[in-house]
Amino acid sequence: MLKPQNSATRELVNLDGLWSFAVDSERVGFDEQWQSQLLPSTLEAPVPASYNDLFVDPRIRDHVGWVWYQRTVRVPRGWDGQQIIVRVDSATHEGIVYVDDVRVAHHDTGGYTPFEADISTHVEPGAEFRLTIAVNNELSNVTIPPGEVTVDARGRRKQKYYHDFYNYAGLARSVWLAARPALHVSDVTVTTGYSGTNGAGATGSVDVATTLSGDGGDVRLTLRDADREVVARADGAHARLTIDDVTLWQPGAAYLYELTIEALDGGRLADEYTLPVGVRTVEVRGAEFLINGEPFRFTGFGRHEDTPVRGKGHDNAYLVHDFQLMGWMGANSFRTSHYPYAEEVMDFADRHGIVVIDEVAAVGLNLGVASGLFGTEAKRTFSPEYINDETQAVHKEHIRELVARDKNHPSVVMWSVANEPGSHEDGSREYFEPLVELTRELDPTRPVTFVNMMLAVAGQDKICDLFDVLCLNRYYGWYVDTGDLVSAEAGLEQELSQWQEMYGKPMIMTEYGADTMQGMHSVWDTPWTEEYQVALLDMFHRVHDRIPAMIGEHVWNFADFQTSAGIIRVDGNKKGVFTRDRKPKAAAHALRRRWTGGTA
Ligand code: GCB
Repeated sequence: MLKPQNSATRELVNLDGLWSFAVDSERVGFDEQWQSQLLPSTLEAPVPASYNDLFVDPRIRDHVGWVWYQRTVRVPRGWDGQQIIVRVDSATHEGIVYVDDVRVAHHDTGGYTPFEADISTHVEPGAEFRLTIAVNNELSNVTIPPGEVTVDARGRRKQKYYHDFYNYAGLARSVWLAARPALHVSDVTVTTGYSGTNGAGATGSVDVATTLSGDGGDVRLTLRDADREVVARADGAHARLTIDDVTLWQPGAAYLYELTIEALDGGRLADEYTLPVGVRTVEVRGAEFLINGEPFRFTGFGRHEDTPVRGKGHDNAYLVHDFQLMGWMGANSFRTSHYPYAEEVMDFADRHGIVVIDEVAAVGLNLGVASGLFGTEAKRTFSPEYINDETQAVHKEHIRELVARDKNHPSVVMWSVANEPGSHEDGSREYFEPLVELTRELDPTRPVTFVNMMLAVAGQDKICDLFDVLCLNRYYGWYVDTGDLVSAEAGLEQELSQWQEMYGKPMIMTEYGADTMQGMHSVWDTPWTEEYQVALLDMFHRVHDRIPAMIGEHVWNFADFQTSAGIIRVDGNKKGVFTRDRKPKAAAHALRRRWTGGTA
């Protein structure tokens, strides 16, 4: 789905701001048709933001079910004859959109991908309408991520889930009103390459596949360089543009061309859509990960969209600041753990040469870890009662939506189809094989991975051979060998050597770290201190440097983040190298020294 934009033929109105807000605690909103009236509440909530931490009432924070957002929108006068669209960048985890009394969209494939509705027949240019969006935060065994709603002895509904971040919900990203012509560019896929060597003199290629909204209509393509000089033109929905002396998109040195796609109706301009294009290649060869034919080493983080008060609400100030901090440390990449991030983040990564491993929201497909975390009895993960065929169908839809949204980002170099599933369990292979096939079918140009966890060590894991890159999360020195970095180092090295020998594939440490309270100190190896976090990361780095197949390290986590309550969490997960308000712990300085080559 193409992101809406302003162009010569399109217009865009941002609907962010304070919306009227109601929590449907009694579960009556649909019966009482709240969409057809002013919401029965005096609350207001900002969009974009998760609603959970805004209010002091714990019943709002802990609410399980639907909340309602509402505002009035005026359609611009000049939009006669246009297709008028409401676009919701995300509704976590399920959203229903109403225009006045009419339901126009329902999105139930997760809280991190966009959806839209054509509302042309329900609104009038120049007139106002009531826009209502109902949002549900419930997770079940057939949602991604999965969870379970229980009812306690007092009749309170509770959301259980098997992942380690707070179940923030609401409209955490922007909402838009957009106008586009009836005949418009509805999709485009670019595939880039180059011949010759990475460096001066190579000839770049941009293969473009365009879909128009209806039959008829011709397509004209124009590619401009960063100085806006035209470098290539072609006609046709499917065409190759070639660029003499191409400037490649490189990690740390982004270069974007601008592709303009014009839809022509009898020679007349019907629609114009512009897409930034970075020319680069990605390839896995042996135990190497090549970007533009050069071995790439990942340095950076697993992150979260998580800030105080806003929860998962997108915020451009944090976006800029977080990338500043990552650059300061010499981080060249990150993983969108554990769900697709806001499109603004992906666009920013494109413009600034930051490499991204793009992950679907498939986290918690693992009852083994859940039983450890929550002290429950371990059940079979892949079974009719839990992760079943229906879950798999939903998971496929999540992959489709992610690839559809992010396929044209040069920053995205690999898809991750899950974080820490029970890949040692029976049924995992049958579950994942079709997902990998689907991902490769949707995008034959990028490697595919999943993130393996410590219960599924080499020899136990049943799915690693299906993937191009081995991404490992390991907590030696933290969850195992706590406080004993000598044993931890031996255990880690032994395990990584075994993976290297068994698979010969490139390996990335996608999580390693230690919970650390800012300001706690010790002269000994004392968990939770700033010194211990540094010592643990140093230990991992020594081992990484001894294993040739290790081509990357992503520390867990960039910053402290909120989780559900638990005795192993202190107001959230404290494995950040920054606090939640982005103050550096000692580890941030240590990483800066390692990743900037000791020069900093
Ligand atoms: C993991 C998970 C991550 C957790 C982390 C931890 O393996 O992938 O979501 O937050 O461990 O800190 O326990």
